[in-house]
Amino acid sequence: MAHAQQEINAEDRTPLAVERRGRVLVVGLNRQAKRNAINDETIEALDACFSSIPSDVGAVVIHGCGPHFCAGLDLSEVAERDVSEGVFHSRSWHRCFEKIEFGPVPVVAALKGAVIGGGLELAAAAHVRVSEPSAYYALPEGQRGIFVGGGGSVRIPRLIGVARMADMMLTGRVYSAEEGERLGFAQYLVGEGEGFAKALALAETICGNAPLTNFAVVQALPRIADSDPRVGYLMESLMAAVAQGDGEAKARVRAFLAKRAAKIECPD
Ligand code: 1HE
Repeated sequence: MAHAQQEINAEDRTPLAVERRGRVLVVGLNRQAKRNAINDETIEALDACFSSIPSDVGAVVIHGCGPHFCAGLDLSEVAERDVSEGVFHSRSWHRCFEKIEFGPVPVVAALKGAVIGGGLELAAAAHVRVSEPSAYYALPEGQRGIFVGGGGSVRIPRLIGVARMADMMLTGRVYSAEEGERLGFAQYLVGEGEGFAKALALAETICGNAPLTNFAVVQALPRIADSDPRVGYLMESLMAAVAQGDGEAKARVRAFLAKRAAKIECPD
């Protein structure tokens, strides 16, 4: 199914291939000929897409059409920009990726092939990342004479730490899918060709959560983790009380106590 979709998308020229799968919005980077490198048109399309998530969407899956997730910034546009244009360009990525990280619903990224530079920055803005064995992670900004500009210096150290990110940028080190899962680039590593289906299944699971819990995870958790612990503990109490006070939470807890809800299963 996913492959059929990807072949159809290869035919059109829009930078994003967007479709609905029930309550999940599927957003595909759709510049296969350029390995899904992100140009200005792609950022504008992503920004518009994440600015207008329909209210009945419960989660988003972002993926790359074809064999690669994303080769990063479209380098053909770099040469055209002067310094001030470069600053505004980077800020346009920040605005766009903020809408992904702090949007109305959780975002699951399906990673395969190249997850490079700005592609890794985009993946880092998602909440859950699923990778296939073909995925590899690189930050070749050092080789290209540039710097991350899509929020990578804030988000990527949260996943792997400053020292590993510095090493990637200074030495051109490339991490494999297995290493990436171990280090924290991706929370899941699945078989080849299984990433999209797994991401979709996780997104469907997320859609089944109470909306206020999803809201709290997207909006409150990262802010609490970033704040002074004294502020964080208070924010946590407030968020917990808000979520718990909602009718949805009460109904779910009652269902468990009445033995009508699923138990937590021990993994195999
Ligand atoms: C591109 C880009 C791109 C491919 N910008 N055009 N990103 C990089 O430094 C990664 C550069 N790309 C690569 O290293 C390779 O292209 C790949 C490993 C991703 C894929 O290799 P391959 O052999 O499958 O494809 P290819 O033949 O290298 O590329 C196919 C076409 O895509 C080719 O164009 P064509 O017109 O000759 O067919 C490539 O030029 C084009 N292409 N990647 C422009 N990135 C907000 S700041 C973020 C800073 C960064 O992201 S730095 C990292 C940039």
